[in-house]
Amino acid sequence: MTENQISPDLQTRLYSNMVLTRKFEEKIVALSQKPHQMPGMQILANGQEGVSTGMVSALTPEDVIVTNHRSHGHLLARGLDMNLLMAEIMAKATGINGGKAGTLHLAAPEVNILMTSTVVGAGSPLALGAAFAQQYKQEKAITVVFFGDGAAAEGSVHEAMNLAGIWKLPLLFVCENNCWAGAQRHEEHCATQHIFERAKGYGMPGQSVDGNDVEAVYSLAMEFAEHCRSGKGPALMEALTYRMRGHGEQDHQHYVDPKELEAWAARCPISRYRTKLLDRGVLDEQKIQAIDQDVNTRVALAEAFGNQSPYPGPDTLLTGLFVQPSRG
Ligand SMILES: Cc1ncc(C[n+]2csc(CCOP(=O)(O)OP(=O)(O)O)c2C)c(N)n1
Ligand SMILES: [Mg+2]
Repeated sequence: MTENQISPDLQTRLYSNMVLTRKFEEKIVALSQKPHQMPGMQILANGQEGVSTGMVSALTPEDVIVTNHRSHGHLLARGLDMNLLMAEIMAKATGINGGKAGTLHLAAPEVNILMTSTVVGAGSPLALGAAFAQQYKQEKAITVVFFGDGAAAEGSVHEAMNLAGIWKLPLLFVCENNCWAGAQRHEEHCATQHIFERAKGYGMPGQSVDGNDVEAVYSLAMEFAEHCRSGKGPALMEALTYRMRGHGEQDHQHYVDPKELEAWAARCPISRYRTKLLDRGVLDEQKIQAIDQDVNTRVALAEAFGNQSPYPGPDTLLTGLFVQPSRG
């Protein structure tokens, strides 16, 4: 797919969504540096916005997403209400899960995001189940599972790929290879340079893509989503990108070569795309400013909404723990 097939309107939306994700997470950074604003660990995907935006924008609202601990970009690209997301991360009662899941365990079935799992590699077998159900019920929808390069080594991911290949399930595996798994470099935890090559062993197509090029991600996402949707079975996309911050906000990346960070900063998916859209005449300085302002307002409103919301009361301690089995 070329730029000509991605309408100017969609190009603008891809850009705006990446800005939205970046600014939302920058707000979380700022809040987590203040006392008592952000409980628990904050895990951000600064630098990876091209993957979340490009991939999720290629899906239909019926498609199911299973994501992991680095999930804000996936949730926002899917259109999850930013106020509800911010309140959840702040552990407030108005959050999408009543403030009881926080950033790492939330679920948004309202927008077909079954769950985020911080158990590395746990998403793939669950996504397999969702894709099995879609095939069984002869639905048109597909399932997409996001996981990291570290997770790619988990047995659960290999088993899910194998079963998806055997049963030809409509399951798109998306590996966000951000060069790190915690403090381990890719080559310290992975025997091969490219994870997409594993696809061959499970009878599915696999390809890598520049994850910092949102249009390249979108184009491959469209192609692979169509493959899965048309009954040909699963596919594996490996999006090559970089984790620009520490594993979590408590991690100051002492083990990262600053030159490497600088080199990847120069490949920032947002500034690269902004330059491209300015060159194409899709955006101008005025439009860029308007997008910035709109996003700043939405993020400020979400912060205020979270701040004004109460914490969940003791009466909610035992609610939402189990699914009530349907009777009759
Ligand atoms: C089963 C399991 N093992 C270990 C951990 C601890 N852990 C949390 S995130 C992480 C690194 C995951 O790396 P990757 O899959 O590349 O995702 P990234 O954090 O880079 O997005 C580890 C080891 C965990 N949460 N679950
Ligand atoms: Mg990683």
